[in-house]
Amino acid sequence: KTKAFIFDLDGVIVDTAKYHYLAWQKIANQLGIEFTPEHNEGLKGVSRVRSLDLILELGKIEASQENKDKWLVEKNEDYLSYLVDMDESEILIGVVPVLHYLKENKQLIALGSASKNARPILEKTGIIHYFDVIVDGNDVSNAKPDPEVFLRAAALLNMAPENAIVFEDSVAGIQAANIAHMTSVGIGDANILHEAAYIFPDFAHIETNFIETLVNK
Ligand code: G16
Ligand code: MG
Repeated sequence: KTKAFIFDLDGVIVDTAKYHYLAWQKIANQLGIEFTPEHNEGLKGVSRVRSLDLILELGKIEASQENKDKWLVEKNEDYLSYLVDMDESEILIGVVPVLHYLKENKQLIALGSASKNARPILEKTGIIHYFDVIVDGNDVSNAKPDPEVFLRAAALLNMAPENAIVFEDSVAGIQAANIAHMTSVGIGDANILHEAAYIFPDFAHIETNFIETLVNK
């Protein structure tokens, strides 16, 4: 059997959240807003534009569109500066063996990310060749928990949503997968991701017989 396996990027394949944090913190500090790692948790899987709005809300700051656009560019330039030295060592534990196993077993692989920087990240980490389809923040207009990004990926692979499996680290992403009638697999904390059909702390805990079960479901 063939299934579509859709991977989120940040928090699933690589931990780019730490770089998003540094870049947002710089903007927040300029504006006199205290921005903590806890605040950053709430920005996981959230689009760039929405992230800035949430930070401004946090600081109770009303800004012109012109200023917002300026900060969005600044944030992204700073974020990109952290990605310059990125290589395969940044791929999270257990991801490559799972990608390899899926490829060997003729399964379809997609990326479903909110990031507009997804392609360069997959290139720099040397895993872009695994992906049959890449749907990212440049391709969709509705953010997770809207299922658009995952539905688009499945459609491009000619697979029914019921035959798609989504790996996600964010609550909004799990909800998006569930709304799309896909099988949701949470990567991270079971207390946070309890809406997922299955939860693992990381890919090193996913065994090939679990993948086989998903393929044959
Ligand atoms: C990622 C991150 C978010 C980030 C978003 C947009 O989503 O989790 O924190 O704001 O992408 O990224 P960019 O500024 O690069 O367009 P995902 O869906 O990969 O977890
Ligand atoms: Mg994520």
